[in-house]
Amino acid sequence: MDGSLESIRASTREFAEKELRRVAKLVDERNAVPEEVLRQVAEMGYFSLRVPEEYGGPGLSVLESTVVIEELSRVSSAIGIMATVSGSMVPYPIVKYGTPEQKEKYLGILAKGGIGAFALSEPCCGSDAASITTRATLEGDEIVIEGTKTYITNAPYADFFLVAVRTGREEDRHKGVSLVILDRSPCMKISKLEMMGYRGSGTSELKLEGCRTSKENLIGELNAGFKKIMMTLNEGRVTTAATGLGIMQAAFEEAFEYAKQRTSMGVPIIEHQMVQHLLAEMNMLLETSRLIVYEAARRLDAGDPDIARFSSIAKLFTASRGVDLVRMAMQVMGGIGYSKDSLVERLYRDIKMIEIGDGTNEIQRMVIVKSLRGKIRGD
Ligand code: COS
Repeated sequence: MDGSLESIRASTREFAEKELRRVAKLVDERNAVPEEVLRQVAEMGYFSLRVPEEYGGPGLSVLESTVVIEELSRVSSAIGIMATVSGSMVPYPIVKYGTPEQKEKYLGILAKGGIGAFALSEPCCGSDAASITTRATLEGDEIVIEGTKTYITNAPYADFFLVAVRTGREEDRHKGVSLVILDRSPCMKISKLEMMGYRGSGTSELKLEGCRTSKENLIGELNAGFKKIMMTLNEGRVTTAATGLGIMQAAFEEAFEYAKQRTSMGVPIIEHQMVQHLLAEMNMLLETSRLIVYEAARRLDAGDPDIARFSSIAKLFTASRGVDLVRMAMQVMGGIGYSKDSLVERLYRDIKMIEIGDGTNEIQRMVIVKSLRGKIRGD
């Protein structure tokens, strides 16, 4: 791997070990990231990874961002997924489709240490994104938004939100969906949810009651938001898969060290062929997932028109094999792995999210086949 990626990996690992290791358990237990840690992460530029240098951001490529997110998630997947959303999914549509004013203002907020959130899912519809019902109505120079979003990462910490809204008729499905930027305001009722994993990342329900934003905050044309949202998800699926790589790496390390130290029947358990089999399998799943995620990231950087398929393959593979890997890590560790005192217990809860968030495994399979049939292309 090239030298600059390895130096990005080393500096992120150093930060994560120094600043995140001591709080990661607490973040999970309290379902919140301390203010001071948020500030440190923001100062490192991890919440603005993909913001170009001309707007004051780190200007990382998708591949470089993937390595950063992987390393953050190796220690705290909550911080890793926060960086995925704020540093990759939020900048993407602003950089690609935003007006100069939107770029100046909102990429500037991220570059200065602000946090962004992406609001798509609703209580009615997660997989079926074209059915969203949050309504946005034009009133003079303003857009008024009414509706409820749910499972929104970063919501309690966010300075602004990218919100998928219905501006056309429901029967027009994806052709009546727009994407708007909404500043944090008292019109929002944010209720934090008690999720099983990635705890602390702020996953919340977001009620929007007569929220107003300027017409200038529409990203692209009215009713032309769906494709932009899907293109954003293509990058988000890869950077979410990167959080899975971090979790897989952590679980592998934990089980490997344990297997060298724990003895049974007079030898360290790593001497038992059955344990070697599990460790070899885990290492293979980790390295193959990494190759696939990096390949998808490279294709995103190169603007591959077949990117939807590769993003979905990367996330589907990492999610399903990640769940397998962490289950094996717990198996190697036995009762200790199953205990609340072990890291693997948290990793086991965390890894499951990737089979659901940013599109379930079933949706990824659908996207792969739609792509193969020529129904999905990048723009
Ligand atoms: N990349 C680029 N374009 C995509 C795309 C992708 N991954 N997925 C869909 N599209 C495009 C299609 O090409 C089509 O474009 P045209 O209007 O130009 O033909 C348009 O989006 C609508 O797609 P489709 O006709 O396939 O719509 P469906 O409602 O049948 O299916 C799925 C859309 C299921 C693929 C979409 O709703 C989806 O990905 N759902 C999961 C949402 C999700 O991941 N939620 C988690 C949110 S966490 S932020």
